[in-house]
Amino acid sequence: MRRFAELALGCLVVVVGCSSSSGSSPAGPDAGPVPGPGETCDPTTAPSVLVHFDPPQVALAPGESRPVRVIIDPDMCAPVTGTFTMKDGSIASAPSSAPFDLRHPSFDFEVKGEKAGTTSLAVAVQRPADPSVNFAGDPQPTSGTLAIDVRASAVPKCSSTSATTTALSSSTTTAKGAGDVADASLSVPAGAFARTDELALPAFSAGVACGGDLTPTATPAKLLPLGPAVTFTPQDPTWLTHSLKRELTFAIPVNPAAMPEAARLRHLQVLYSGPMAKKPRVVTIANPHFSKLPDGNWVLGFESPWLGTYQAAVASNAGTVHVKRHLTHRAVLGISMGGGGAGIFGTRHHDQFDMIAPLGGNSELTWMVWYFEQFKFGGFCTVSNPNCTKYAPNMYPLWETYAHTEDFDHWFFQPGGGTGGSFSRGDWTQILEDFAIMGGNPNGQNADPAIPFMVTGPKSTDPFVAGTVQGTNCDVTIDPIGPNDNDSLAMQQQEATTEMQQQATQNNCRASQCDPKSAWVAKTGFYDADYNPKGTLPVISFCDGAPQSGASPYEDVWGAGGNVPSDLTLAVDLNGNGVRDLGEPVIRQGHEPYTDTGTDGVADASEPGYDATNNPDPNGDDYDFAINPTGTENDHIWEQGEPYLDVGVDGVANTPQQSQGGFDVGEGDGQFTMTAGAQQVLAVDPHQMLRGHATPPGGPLDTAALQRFDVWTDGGVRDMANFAAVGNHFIGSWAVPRNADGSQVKSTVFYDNFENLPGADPNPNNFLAVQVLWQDIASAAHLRFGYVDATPQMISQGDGQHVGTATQIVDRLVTGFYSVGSRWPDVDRLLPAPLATGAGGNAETTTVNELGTTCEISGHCDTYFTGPTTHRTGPIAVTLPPGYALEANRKAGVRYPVLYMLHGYGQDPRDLQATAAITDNYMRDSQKSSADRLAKMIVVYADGRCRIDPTTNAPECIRGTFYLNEHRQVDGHPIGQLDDWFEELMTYIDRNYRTLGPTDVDWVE
Ligand SMILES: [Ca+2]
Ligand SMILES: [Ca+2]
Ligand SMILES: [Ca+2]
Ligand SMILES: [Ca+2]
Repeated sequence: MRRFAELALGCLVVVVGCSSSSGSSPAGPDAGPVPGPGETCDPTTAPSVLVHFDPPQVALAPGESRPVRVIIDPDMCAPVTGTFTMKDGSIASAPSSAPFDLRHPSFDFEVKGEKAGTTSLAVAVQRPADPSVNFAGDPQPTSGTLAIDVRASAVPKCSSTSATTTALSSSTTTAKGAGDVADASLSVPAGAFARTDELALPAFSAGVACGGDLTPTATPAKLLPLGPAVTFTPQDPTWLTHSLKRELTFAIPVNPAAMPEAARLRHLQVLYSGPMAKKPRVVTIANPHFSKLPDGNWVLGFESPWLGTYQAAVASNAGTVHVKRHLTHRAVLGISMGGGGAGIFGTRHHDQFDMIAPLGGNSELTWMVWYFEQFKFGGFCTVSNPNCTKYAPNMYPLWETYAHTEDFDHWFFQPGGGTGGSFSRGDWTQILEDFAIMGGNPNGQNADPAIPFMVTGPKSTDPFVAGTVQGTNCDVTIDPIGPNDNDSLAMQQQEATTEMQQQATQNNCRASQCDPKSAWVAKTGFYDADYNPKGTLPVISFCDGAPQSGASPYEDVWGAGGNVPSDLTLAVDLNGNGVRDLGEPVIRQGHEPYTDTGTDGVADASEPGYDATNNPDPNGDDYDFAINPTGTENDHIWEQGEPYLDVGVDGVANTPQQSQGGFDVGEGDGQFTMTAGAQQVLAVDPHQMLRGHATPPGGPLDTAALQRFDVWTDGGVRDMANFAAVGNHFIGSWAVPRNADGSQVKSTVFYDNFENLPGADPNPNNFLAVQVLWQDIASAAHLRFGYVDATPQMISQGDGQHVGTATQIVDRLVTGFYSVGSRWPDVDRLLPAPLATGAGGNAETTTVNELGTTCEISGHCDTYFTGPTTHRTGPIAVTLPPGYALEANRKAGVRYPVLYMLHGYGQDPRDLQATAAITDNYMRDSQKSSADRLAKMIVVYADGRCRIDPTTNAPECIRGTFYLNEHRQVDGHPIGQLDDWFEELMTYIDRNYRTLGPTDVDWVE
């Protein structure tokens, strides 16, 4: 349990909130606050002062006021008065000066509009000399500028009927409006016309015209319009019935001066209507930003893959809803498999976290399981439709953004390893098996309790599973774990020996399992509705992972001779030669056949009033992550009311059940049947939790729970695991919980690349996470990194891939850290005294901690942690924030929040510790003030590698645990209980480190 009694210490670390009685005592009436124990300030470390405004520009009406914050960097060691100068005081007014000192790096004030016009407010700051440190003072004042646009709050309307039509092609990429919507536009990236794959667009004509005001009939009701509705019409009306595969760029007229006084960009709501949204509603769009055009008017710019009618709006109470937010001072961030861990573990235990930050991971499983069934394991014509249309792997008709298609024989594989990250077929086969071991097999149900992760059919004693190595059970072989260089030399020698043994075991096992003589064969009687409805064809096991042989980006082409057992699926041996050949279908048996009609039980074409073009979804239940996330038709999952065939997961009626010696389960039981593994996967799926279909251990994700729980996620547009698309559906699920008036409990937004974040420099090479205006970002946000139309050179450098380019991975991490820090307004951001031996009793010292004193002094701990109940042992690493070990901070009981970091597949906690250089650097940045410095946090790197279970001596899994509780038992013992172990670890960290307990803070929604 956390130590709630120590809440009383909260004020010691509440830098801003307690500043009026700050812990440091003033040295004199003019000197201002001085650094407290463990803190330092030296004007010579930052040669120049920087001033910036948040927001950087304001538009407001005469007589109205808007709150603005001015922030200076670095810390002011001596008090300084900032001098405001309004260029034209008849247009707007503001205070004449701002006081800054060590405890006040920012100043909140109001700009008041006086009369229509544009002006600007400059602030000048000049630091005085400080002879004690040989600082001569700033030779010149530094200034910053706030752009101010005072204009009547009247909202632009549209009454002109003059519509335009523009032929768009590689030479004309923008369609402009006319008349009242002359500022509206639709742009297509030129690259869309220059390519031929699924991300290409043909030349087309687009119309721009006035739309009717959406606000009177929209959900939620009573939104204030910020401008007119504008209709964007494609030449081909069927384009309005589905999402495009890439986004287009829209601009619609707005008047930002019509925003309520305290409203920020995060309160913007974009309304949409079209044939697929007959009832106008708020939708999730990308890259929202207000821009002032050369003609002096404003537009809202954004990206969306949907053509139709758009309008900008805002709630009248935006920015005025104050709540007490309960902060736990914990967050979890992960990458890849760790991103999935952050999404799943964080959502399951949402009561223990303020924010989760899955960076490119399997944080949404509903869509992923469907995608794998349809594409990763698909691409074959069924027996009932032998002449089906065959698609090239990059040409499937999957109408959504950032999902690249593939099929079983052509897996996506972009070149550009290293920073790009890429997995071979063998890696993928092993990863899928690990996920099935830890999370459940969504593709089949094995009757043998020893191997529930395997496809239906083989038994644990069969050579394909057990292998034929004397004295070795090959069903799960651990990937060799190398020596831990933090261990003693003797231990490392032992570990190296173990590694060699593990490698030999895995090699021998795989060789024996993949020997054709070991293949599991059902000569007849293995039914499958798609590929073997009469059960007359042989169904066989096979191995995958032969070296890839295709052409980029579908290089991962199937080849014979792989050495990784494919445990999630079997093949239909059409030519009866006993081995799988290219083109032979693989079995998918995760659930009974169903029609994804939605809970109304009728598919679109049977809904009353259906018209393929003008009324394609009469009942309004068609799912889309951006425009209808609550829809249940085509939402990739069976729901109550949807028609299904009670014929068992093989899809064929009257076939023998497993209880009768057959292979089917669930036939005739009067209910929709999914495999046990599929049910286990959905039980931990954040999407299902957010829909209210799965209840997490942290309690229901109701309004109260969600108000204190945020998410930042990302994914590459070229990620081989489709993590940009996974993030789309994940954030879509955050849009599902609704208030009584139909408004979203959580605001949602997408971004494309870092330069589109509010406040960011438009040049991506100049991106600095510290400049991001978190006040302008919705509470559930997804950043898709990488450029859709990247050049081959950019792709070879990793652009948009699993990890990203060298720049992208750093930007991803730093943005993740700052997003977490933005939820912790009340934690220590003071500049710590230097780590070297400090003066005045401020030296680093040891603290009582069983991890050892060296660890505390270096701020970096590597150790093993054994869970008291799970008995699982795994390595962990802890990075303490700068200043943690300073005697002054220890004596004062200064406490810190905790960020848990989860590594990716095949890694271990040490592999992420290079990020400590980033966090440490930003937490001790003397060029910043405490307003812009990264919140000091303890970073704990948790273990997600598969280990040997101490009770049974069995491997938990092969290489990655996905941070889940395994369902398999070995000799009656549960093993691989990673979710439980993670909880034990959090308790352990709270007991052994000065972690900051919960507080309640004022929060504006
Ligand atoms: Ca329906
Ligand atoms: Ca429908
Ligand atoms: Ca459904
Ligand atoms: Ca059934």
